[in-house]
Amino acid sequence: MKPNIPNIPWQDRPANNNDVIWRYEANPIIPRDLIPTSNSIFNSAVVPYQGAFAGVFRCDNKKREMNLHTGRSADALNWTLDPNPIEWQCNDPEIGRYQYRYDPRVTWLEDRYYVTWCNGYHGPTIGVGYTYNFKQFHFLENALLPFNRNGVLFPRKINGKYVMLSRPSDNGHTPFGDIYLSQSPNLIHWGEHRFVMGTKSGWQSTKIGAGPTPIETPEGWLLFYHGVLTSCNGFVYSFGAALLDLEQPWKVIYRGSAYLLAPQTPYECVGDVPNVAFPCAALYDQPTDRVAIYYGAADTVTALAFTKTGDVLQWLKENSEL
Ligand code: BMA
Repeated sequence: MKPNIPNIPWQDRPANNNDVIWRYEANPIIPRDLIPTSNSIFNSAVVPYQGAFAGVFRCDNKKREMNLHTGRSADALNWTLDPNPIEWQCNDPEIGRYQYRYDPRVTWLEDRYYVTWCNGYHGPTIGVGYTYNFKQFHFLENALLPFNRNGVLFPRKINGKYVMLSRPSDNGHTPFGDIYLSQSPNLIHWGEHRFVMGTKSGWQSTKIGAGPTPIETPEGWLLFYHGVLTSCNGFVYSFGAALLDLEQPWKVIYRGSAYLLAPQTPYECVGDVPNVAFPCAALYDQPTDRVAIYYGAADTVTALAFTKTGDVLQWLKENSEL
């Protein structure tokens, strides 16, 4: 992702608010019915594009099929989505067939926008594709074997290799899950797998998964990630932060002990899946240090929250438990 976004959406932290991450006051920014066929629009990824913004959105339709749609916005707040799902161009019909697609991430890497998502291929795995223009999309390959979710690319090669975080899982509503890292010379063949971090107590005790594309800071890669707690009423999805080593990103430098945002507003607590805050994208403007985090709320709508990397780093230093 390009680090200079002078038109990044932004709202200052409210005067009476001491949270490290604070919500946009007009949340949710994308309603569930923005396109005629949608049951819900959530867990979606946006990037700066040609002075404005573009993105890939998870739209579950009224048949409750899960698919990806592209969208455009002048201000990253008001979005126009293509009512038709993305048609992926794929050289190999064996893997190109549609089963389901969800939870996209979009990463500017070298010369194009790469998209990773949870791709149905005999169970969930990590699809990798790319676009230059948010009009034509090419499906490259499934990066990893099923079952896996939450595939997130780093925005540049590290030590000459492409790097991806992922979360091996099972075929259902997985009751476990740690974050791993895989490396590749070509974005097709992945190996040299490394353990990054596992579950801990409380808000991140059941499973964790990488969220937006990691943000490069002088001190390390800033990773927002979701953590899941199993309550007597089901899963609760919150998100927090960690800092990963710049050269060996499987090494965790800091890991916040508390969540930074948990489902507490009506649109996060009430919806198709209650109590979910699930981040998939973060815009970052380096000159102002502003970060705008896009997250799905209650598997129903898309919401926005703000922070600054300096504030998160300071908080991580004071609240880290490895
Ligand atoms: C996960 C994924 C996410 C979803 C979450 C809560 O397993 O399916 O897309 O937001 O569950 O339902």
